[in-house]
Amino acid sequence: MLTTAQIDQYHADGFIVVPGVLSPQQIAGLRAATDALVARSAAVLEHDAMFDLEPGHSAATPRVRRIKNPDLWDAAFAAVPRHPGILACLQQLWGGRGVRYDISKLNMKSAGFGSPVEWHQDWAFYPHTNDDLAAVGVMLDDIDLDNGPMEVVPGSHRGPIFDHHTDGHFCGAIDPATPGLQLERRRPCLGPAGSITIHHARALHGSAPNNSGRPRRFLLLQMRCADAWPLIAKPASWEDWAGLLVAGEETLTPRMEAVPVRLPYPPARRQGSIYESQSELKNRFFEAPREAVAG
Ligand SMILES: O=C(O)CCC(=O)C(=O)O
Repeated sequence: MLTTAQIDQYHADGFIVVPGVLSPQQIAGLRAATDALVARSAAVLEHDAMFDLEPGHSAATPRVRRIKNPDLWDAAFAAVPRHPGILACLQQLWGGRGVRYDISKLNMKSAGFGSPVEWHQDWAFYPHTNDDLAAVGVMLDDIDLDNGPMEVVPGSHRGPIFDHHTDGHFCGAIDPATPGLQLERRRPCLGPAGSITIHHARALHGSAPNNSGRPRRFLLLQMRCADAWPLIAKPASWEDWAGLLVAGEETLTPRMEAVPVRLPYPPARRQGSIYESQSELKNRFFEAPREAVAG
């Protein structure tokens, strides 16, 4: 459960870090599941439905940047979107309304070569009828300033939706020279394994490379208020949509609010993951990881 101060901080800053939500046993289970999934990547040479691969990946030295939808591949990950501690926090932030899961991804950011993620707002990828949407990040490792923490610009969730296009196509990243970003105000999300972050879908965030000798595995769950209806990806069926409700009541009445929207069209030239789409961005904020630069 969140304190009143944490709820106020989320609404003011657009993000919070909550320590101790997942137990050491749950984290150990997720780490073991991660190791088993990464081992399967040795048989894979191209990005596929399960893996987004780091440059330099090979069967002998598997390098995975992201495991896509880990809940589809392992029961330990499938349990996380229904974690009572996570759902209680979201319901508090959303005035007791229901919660619907969307998808998840495990960003690996391995020791020495974990890729950065350029500045973006999740909302630019998936606008809805209201903006009670958040990504919940579960820290599978201790995260400090050296192993590539996610960084957020406080208060940016109340500002504009910035242009995420390059050469006329969506690329899932913002040119860091764009006026008004105020990146100098950014704050890192740090904490011990088992902590969660919650960041508003409109919050401007990015993530530095991992130049440390330690991994930084960060599970991101895309969550939305039960009454937020997607403006872009229509659900495949009512059963699929209703099956994603993980807390509270179903509704046939989307809540419509005057939220700023900038559509992610024409679509990104490179599809598959945010890393692929963002590779089209010319002016980058984050440096490549040191090991990648060294070659
Ligand atoms: O891995 C991170 O630190 C953040 C990644 C992120 O923002 C994303 O994948 O959308």
